Amino acid sequence: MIKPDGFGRRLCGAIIGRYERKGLRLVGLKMQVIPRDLAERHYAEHAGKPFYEDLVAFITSGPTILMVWEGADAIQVARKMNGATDCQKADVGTIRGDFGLNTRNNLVHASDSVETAAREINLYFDESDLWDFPMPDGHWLS
Ligand code: 3AN
Repeated sequence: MIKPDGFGRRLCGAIIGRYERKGLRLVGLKMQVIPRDLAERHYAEHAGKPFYEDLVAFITSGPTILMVWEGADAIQVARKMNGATDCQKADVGTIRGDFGLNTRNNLVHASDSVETAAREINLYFDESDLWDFPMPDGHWLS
């Protein structure tokens, strides 16, 4: 997910381009202002934490770009590319390390396990939104 700060700072193209150039395959994409009830389901594990209310307010504050990417070890690869949660601690060369300055407005979200990915994809996408399209360069990237 590209969060509202990534959208508002006109970084969608730059961020999508990084995942694409890495060799991941885009399976689904949509733009949505996330309603509060969906945001609460998305961040259920953080309910009750001190930053929870601000987190839900932020994620519902503007358009997000929701994406499904596939590829070899896509979850670990995407999270490495995103960088550490705190943009100031994230390595230079990562999305957060290159484009952000704090923890809440950290530009992107990526699922942290196969189980989480299945749950989060199900929150935002129907089966018919996802495209299993074979890529002609796939043999270079498996
Ligand atoms: P990540 O997105 O790096 O996997 P999580 O899942 O631990 O991080 O946290 C979800 C989101 O909650 C983060 N992306 C960040 O926006 C917010 N968050 C996490 N920890 C803090 C914190 N200590 N203060 C403010 N916001 C936080």
